[in-house]
Amino acid sequence: MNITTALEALGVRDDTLTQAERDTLNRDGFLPLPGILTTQQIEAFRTRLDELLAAEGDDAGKEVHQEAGTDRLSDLVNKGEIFEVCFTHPRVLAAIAHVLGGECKLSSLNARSALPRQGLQALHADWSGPVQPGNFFVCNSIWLLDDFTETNGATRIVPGSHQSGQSPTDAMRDPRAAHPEEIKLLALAGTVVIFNAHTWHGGTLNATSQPRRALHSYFCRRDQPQQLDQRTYIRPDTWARLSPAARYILDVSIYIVRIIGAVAGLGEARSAAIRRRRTMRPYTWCSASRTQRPAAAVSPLPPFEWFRKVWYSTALSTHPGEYPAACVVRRV
Ligand SMILES: O=C(O)CCC(=O)C(=O)O
Repeated sequence: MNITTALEALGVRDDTLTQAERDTLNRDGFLPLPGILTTQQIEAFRTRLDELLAAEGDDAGKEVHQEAGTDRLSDLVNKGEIFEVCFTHPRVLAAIAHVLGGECKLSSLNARSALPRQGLQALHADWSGPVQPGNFFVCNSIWLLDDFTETNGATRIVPGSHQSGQSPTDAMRDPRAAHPEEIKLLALAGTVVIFNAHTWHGGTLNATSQPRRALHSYFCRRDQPQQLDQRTYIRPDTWARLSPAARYILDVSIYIVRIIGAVAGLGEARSAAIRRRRTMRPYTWCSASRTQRPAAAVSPLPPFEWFRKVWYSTALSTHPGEYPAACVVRRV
């Protein structure tokens, strides 16, 4: 699989975005896509976020970032099947791929709720410095779970600033202050706003008594590190459920040490140690041709019948054509 076949499998076509939409994204650095989520999906997301916030308490968001005045959650890839749409929706992927020149992968999937009377951020880009116009590394999407209004902490953005070759800290004395050209992203819940993450943006003050909720599905070029290393975090049940194309977007297609650890009953500590050492012991890889059937590819057979069964059912046999040159595992 490559990015072209992954995007195709997820329904991205040449005409998934109109030329006018591509032009808007190029010129302004952002593009609102209305009506991506249904009312039922919005409600399901809100409910799930409430559950996660209650369950995670003070740890919420820790995998990536915590921020005073907000409720943040991270690693949503592994916290419910409902979040899958955030990295597989064809319109969203088409826009992200357009900005990143095709070669994209998920960087992280998070939630951010600006709490009442809080939420103001400095204008910033999601990248450490200025880039040459046209050479973009990161692209974000904000999934509105509430209407974004003048007063409830809607994201502000400076149109065209992705082409400026400058960072807000270079150009502004106080990036927390209003910028003369900034606008607020005002739109209905269910809208997804794609923004080239080099475009200057930031949360604004939520002056209402209700939280302003949103998801951030953040992407980067495939040659860049992810904000949350998906290979480290991917859980076996998530991995098993995802399509090959979705795994490719997460960049976890060939990563199964975690799965091995789980099915072999090594426990989290042991599989974490294996991941750290990357030496693949006590299991190691051997590769076999894609045409070989999994059973024939294993030599010698894994020691336990149960292990072999679970292993094949969760990994190889569910997506036989997908396995990286039919990588299989054997005891050493
Ligand atoms: O949630 C928002 O309005 C924007 C958040 C943002 O830009 C960030 O957290 O970096």
